[in-house]
Amino acid sequence: MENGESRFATCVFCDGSCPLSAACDEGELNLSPLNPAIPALCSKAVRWRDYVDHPDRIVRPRKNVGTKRNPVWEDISWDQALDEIAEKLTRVVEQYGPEAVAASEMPLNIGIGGVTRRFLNHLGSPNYITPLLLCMGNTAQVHRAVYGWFTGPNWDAADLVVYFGQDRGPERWPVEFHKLNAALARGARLIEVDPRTTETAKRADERIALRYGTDAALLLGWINVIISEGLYDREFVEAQTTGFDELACWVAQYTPEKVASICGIEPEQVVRTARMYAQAENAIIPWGVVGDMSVNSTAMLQCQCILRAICGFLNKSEMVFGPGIGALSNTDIADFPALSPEQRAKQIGIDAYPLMSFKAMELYRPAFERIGLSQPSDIMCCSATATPNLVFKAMAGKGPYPVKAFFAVGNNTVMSYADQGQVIEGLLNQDLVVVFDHWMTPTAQLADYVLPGDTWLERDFMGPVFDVAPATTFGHAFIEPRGEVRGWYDVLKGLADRMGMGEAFPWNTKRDLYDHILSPLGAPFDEASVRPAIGKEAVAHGSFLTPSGKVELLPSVFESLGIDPRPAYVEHCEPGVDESAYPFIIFAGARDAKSYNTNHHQIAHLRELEPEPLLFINPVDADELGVEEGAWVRVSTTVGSVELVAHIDAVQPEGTLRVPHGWWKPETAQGLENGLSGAQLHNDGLLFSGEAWNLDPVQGLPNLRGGIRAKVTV
Ligand SMILES: Nc1nc2c(c(=O)[nH]1)N[C@H]1C(S)=C(S)[C@@H](COP(=O)(O)OP(=O)(O)OC[C@H]3O[C@@H](n4cnc5c(=O)[nH]c(N)nc54)[C@H](O)[C@@H]3O)O[C@H]1N2
Ligand SMILES: Nc1nc2c(c(=O)[nH]1)N[C@H]1C(S)=C(S)[C@@H](COP(=O)(O)OP(=O)(O)OC[C@H]3O[C@@H](n4cnc5c(=O)[nH]c(N)nc54)[C@H](O)[C@@H]3O)O[C@H]1N2
Ligand code: SF4
Ligand SMILES: [Mo]
Repeated sequence: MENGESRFATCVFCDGSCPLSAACDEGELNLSPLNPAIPALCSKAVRWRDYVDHPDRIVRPRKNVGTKRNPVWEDISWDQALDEIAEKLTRVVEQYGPEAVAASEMPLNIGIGGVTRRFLNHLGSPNYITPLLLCMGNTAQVHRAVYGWFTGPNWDAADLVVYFGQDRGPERWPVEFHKLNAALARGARLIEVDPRTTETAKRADERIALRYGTDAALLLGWINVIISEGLYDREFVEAQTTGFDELACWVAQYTPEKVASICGIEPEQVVRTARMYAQAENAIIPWGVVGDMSVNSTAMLQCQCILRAICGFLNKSEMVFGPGIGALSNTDIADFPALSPEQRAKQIGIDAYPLMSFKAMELYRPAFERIGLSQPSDIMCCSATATPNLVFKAMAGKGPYPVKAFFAVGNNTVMSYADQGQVIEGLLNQDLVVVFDHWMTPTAQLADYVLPGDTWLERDFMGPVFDVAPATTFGHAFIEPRGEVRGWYDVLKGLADRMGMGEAFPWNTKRDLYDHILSPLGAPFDEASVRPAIGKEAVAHGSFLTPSGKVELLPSVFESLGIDPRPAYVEHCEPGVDESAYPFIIFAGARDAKSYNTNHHQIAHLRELEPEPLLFINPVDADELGVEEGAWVRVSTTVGSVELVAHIDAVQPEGTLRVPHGWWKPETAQGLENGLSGAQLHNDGLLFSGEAWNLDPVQGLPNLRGGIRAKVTV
């Protein structure tokens, strides 16, 4: 960049996606937040130089010329890498069919959405998964079934914020942290539902310290109180919803007393907080990951959706957007019609867990056709996906058919799902594993080819990378790409050309693709991207994008798929576990400030501040076990065990443990024989089962929160 020049970009060192400005001042490049409400950059963004110029960063394509268990890496050219991958992929397709190719992708990390699905759709594979499913997948499908689209809170209007386990801070989603601060400063109240007294919980007007995994019961109790006391918005319910009378009968069983005993709280608190919610002018329940990571996820999220609607908050404080008009969407780019009905029907999980699959997607078609769109949106890139744990089983040769080629795209697959052992078994059984990343992650260590990806600092950007809200955002590269790193579009284009799929990728560069996406606006990328964002008008649909056009409190889509539409609380039940041998309850989460999921552990300045994976344990439990602060301990479930450093903390309720997500030690020896650089010692995925008993029964996504039994050995 020239002296005095400034550009804007979107940081994706975490999924906060903060807009930043990069300015060149007297030869020095400085980053600062573009949002005036954010006082400073977080520590990960401050350390951007340590990241992009890290000596361990992969900046050339690599091939494993050793074995899967003991890899030997050789740098190769891009041409050799793409030639060989295309050839091996073609062989897998010829031998097993295109459905034998699967991909796990995090579009946020790689800065482009829709193109991997396009590649799979044209190749003929329905087997796309994303770790985003564990984050927002349950939410996406439940919101869609009830409202036809995802909701977003209107923070400016909120007079009551209800958080389920969210603990925001200056290093953990600062943008929302500052919105919360502003709302509380304005006098908005806060209900925090969390077993732990987090920093956010300390600021709450009501703190509901329920038992892990019982949120759905609490919410059913709220709905019952609100309906039986007549605190709901009758006008909205009558005009705009379906299923209310049946819902009212159904929830009557969830009395405050019953719910309170399930949750381990007082019945008065259930009643008091239900009234507080219903009587607010503009309450919001912002998205939080706890809702997506329990066996009761679907029920919990459905209850939240019901509450927003019956209390009259929709499109006041809880905005239901819809597909935007103007620029093309990620769904348009994905080109779902290219995948034949026969191939869609082969999607792994389509019968067991149809809500996330192509089967459910089809049920929204009439609603989208009503507003003039030819295909339902792939909202949040979590619609029409395969079921992750079943894909890993198929990769391991456990049916329903072989999956033999796997792409990990901006995703550390080994560490980002439940049942790490199953993921590894699946990867070992592949004819081809391609990883597109920055580092020799535990997943990359099991690859045949590791392809070096660019970072957000080195690429132009146009968002959003999945269809969620009607807006288009822009960013510009502000440093030179290091070594031979490339963007993901170029990789796919290179493969498509070599595999006779060039016609499906007619844009020579990502820039050409961006111009195509912007063509309905008549402004190419160069012109449109002079500002950081342009608002995209939502399609004026005048009704909800559900089959009935109304808010479906008991969704017809559920019924069509054979799913009971009445939300119910189910006690988490771990088969055959001896509770006296496994006396603790664990959850994974409470994110570390200095890393992001599995990333950033290699940045020395950050690592010094959070050097080891921490187990949070209550002082009473630590005392009883004779565990001292800072001691290494082993935590085991019936599935597996990890080694962690004890951190004695009264915030962690007695009888419960917190295990961290995403810990590996990039500085330690690589390869499966060496424990995948610590991933086989520390990651939460070793502890959580991917079997049916630990999955949300509707969507087949794993519990990583309440209910798992564990023991601690010193
Ligand atoms: N066991 C378990 N699994 C989980 C969770 C959990 O708590 N426990 N949490 C879930 C949640 S909430 C989420 S959001 C997901 C997160 O899933 P991901 O976002 O996939 O997170 P990571 O597994 O850290 O994978 C990030 C990988 O992408 C690489 N990467 C980052 N930026 C870029 C880039 O610009 N280009 C390329 N090519 N690569 C890049 C990083 O080096 C890293 O290896 O995981 C989910 N999975
Ligand atoms: N620095 C940093 N920031 C991040 C991330 C990171 O890795 N590092 N990750 C980002 C991502 S991908 C996500 S999804 C978000 C996640 O951020 P959050 O949504 O805040 O989720 P967690 O931090 O996993 O969990 C927070 C709380 O959930 C509580 N909890 C656990 N089980 C239950 C339960 O059953 N019910 C209720 N009510 N509460 C429960 C725990 O006690 C804990 O205090 O953070 C984002 N921000
Ligand atoms: S919180 Fe930090 S790491 Fe995350 S997007 Fe914002 S600046 Fe980047
Ligand atoms: Mo997440």
